[in-house]
Amino acid sequence: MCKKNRLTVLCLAAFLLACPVIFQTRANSAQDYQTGDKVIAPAAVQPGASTTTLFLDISSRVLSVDNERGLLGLAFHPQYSINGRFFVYYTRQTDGGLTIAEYHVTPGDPNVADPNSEILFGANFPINHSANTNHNGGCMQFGPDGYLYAGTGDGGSADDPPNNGQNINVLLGKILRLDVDTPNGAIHYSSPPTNPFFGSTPGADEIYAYGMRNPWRFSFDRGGTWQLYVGDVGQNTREEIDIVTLGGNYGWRVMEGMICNPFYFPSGVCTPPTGSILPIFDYTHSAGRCSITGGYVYRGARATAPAGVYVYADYCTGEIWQLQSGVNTLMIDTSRLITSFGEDEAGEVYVVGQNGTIDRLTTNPPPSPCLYMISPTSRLFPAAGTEGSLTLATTTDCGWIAAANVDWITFSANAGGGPASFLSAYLTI
Ligand SMILES: [Ca+2]
Ligand SMILES: [Ca+2]
Repeated sequence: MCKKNRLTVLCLAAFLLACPVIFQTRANSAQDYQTGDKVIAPAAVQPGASTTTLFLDISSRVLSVDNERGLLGLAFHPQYSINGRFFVYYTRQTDGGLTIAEYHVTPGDPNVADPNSEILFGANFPINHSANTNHNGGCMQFGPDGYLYAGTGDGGSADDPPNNGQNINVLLGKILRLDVDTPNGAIHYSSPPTNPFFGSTPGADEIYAYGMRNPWRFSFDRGGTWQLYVGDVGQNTREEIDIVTLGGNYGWRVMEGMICNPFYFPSGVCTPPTGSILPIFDYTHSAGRCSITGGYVYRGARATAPAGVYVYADYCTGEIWQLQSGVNTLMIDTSRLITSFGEDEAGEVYVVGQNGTIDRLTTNPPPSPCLYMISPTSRLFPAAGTEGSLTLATTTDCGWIAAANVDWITFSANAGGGPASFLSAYLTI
């Protein structure tokens, strides 16, 4: 049995966010939140932070008049710190078409994007979604393979009337996988040749997996296996968690979670699509539960949750759950309308609330601020310079990660050789 953890949610955002649904981390940089059809970058992710920078405002391009439409996804290129490229997923102004576009940060100003830098993907994008306003998907994440993954909804209404989920010739009800580093002529992406329906194989080249209903939020487990965990929102009976693999069919609209879709199969008997894959877990709409918000596998170093548990929530009840080896345990019951989760560079998990909150999951009481100690703190260097190494120690439950020394160390040196001293940058997360 999983040990039940005492947890609290620590409110981080004192600034007002309008209906946030995204939390993403830029490598070596601050976290970013989507709010309305804008992206903001807090000056620092600290409890009570009150200053923000408007990173990007694409309100004029986005159709967000309906409950499920808007700026829905954001992903930073794995080499963002070098190339400044990032990607957004939104329903476009004219007809709600599912749009993926690239933007660039402003050269020289890491906290402001260039709003005129939009590059549309072309080819099969935007995806036609004019018939209904719901089930737009919207999550985007870069995978361990460097490809951009995007989740699309089934096109809306209820019970997927056109059967888009099972139709491998449309991009609705899918997990897509795109190569954004290899344009295809005027088309701003290409499909990896390893996608299951690539080239002459029947089916759309962009598809990675299918049979989804509305894979609202998904994430990769950074714990070594990089498994893709998808929270696929159900219809009227079951919310499900899938581990999605190349070419997998996750059953919708025939299956809803573990069962035959009651709308089409009121008897409870059906023939699942050949080779279709059941979720690793599903739950019913009992006790007011209504819609899964997929989260992250916890891989932080602060023991906020047991290592390797999948953390997710139900939107209606505010319950945050942990799932491990098929055992589902309530972590904390909140009053939040949880729209999304986020993960920082150290693996800590954040909770995004529709009413404008960003919380960090933490133990109760929260641990003391982390201390980071460098040893040695100074060293003599010859005039020609040389290499050296340092040891960084932390208090027990504090993780750290650094991809560039400028993030965590201050190095004072004397031209011409002599003593140099090292100071660790302030780090309190
Ligand atoms: Ca094909
Ligand atoms: Ca399914």
